[in-house]
Amino acid sequence: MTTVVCPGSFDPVTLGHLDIFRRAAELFDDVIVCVVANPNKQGTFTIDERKVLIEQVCADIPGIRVDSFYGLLVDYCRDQGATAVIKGLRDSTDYDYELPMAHMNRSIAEVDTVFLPTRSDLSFVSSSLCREVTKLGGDVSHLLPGPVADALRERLA
Ligand code: COD
Repeated sequence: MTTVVCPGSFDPVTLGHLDIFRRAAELFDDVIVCVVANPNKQGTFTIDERKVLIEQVCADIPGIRVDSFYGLLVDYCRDQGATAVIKGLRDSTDYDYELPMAHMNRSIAEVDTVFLPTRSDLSFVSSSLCREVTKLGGDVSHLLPGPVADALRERLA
C-alpha cells in the first residue's frame, strides 16, 4: 500500500485543491489530506473547521483521509509511513516556491514530492484570492465546492 500526503493551509479548500486530491486518489492507495497548522498565521477558518469542510467535500472520494498537523512535514510523513508528498503546481511561481521545499524534504528525510499540474481552468484559483473577492462582495462560488462557498460567504461577506 502506498501512502502519500497532500499538505496545505486549505483556508479554505478550493476546487483546484479538490482536483489534486481526486487525481492523487486515482494514483495512490491511501491519500492523507493534511491541514498544516501555522501558529503565526490567524486563519479565516480554524484548523478544525477546515478539516470538517474537506471531509464534507471529499466524502465521495474513496481512499482519502483528512488530518491536521503542526511541525515538520517530513516527521508527519514518517509517522504515517508516507513515501511522498503531493503538490499542485499552478505556474512558475509555485514551482519556484515548491522546488526548494521538495529538495529539502528529500535531503533531510528522503521524502519525495510528486507535482501534479493544475487543471488549466483552475490555475488562477487561490484560497487568498477567493477570500479577498468574497470579503469585497464578489462571487467566487463557481471556484469553490458548494459547502465551502456557503461557509466563506457566511464568514466574510
Ligand atoms: N490548483 C491546484 N493546486 C493548487 C491550487 C489550485 N488552484 N491552489 C493551490 N494549490 C496547491 C499549492 O500549490 C500547494 O501545493 C497546495 O495546493 C496547498 O496550497 P495552500 O495554499 O493551501 O497551502 P500552502 O502552500 O500555504 O502550504 C504550504 C505547506 C503548509 C504545505 C508548507 O509550508 C509546509 O510543508 N509546512 C510544514 C512545515 C515544514 O515542514 N517546513 C519545512 C519545509 S521544507
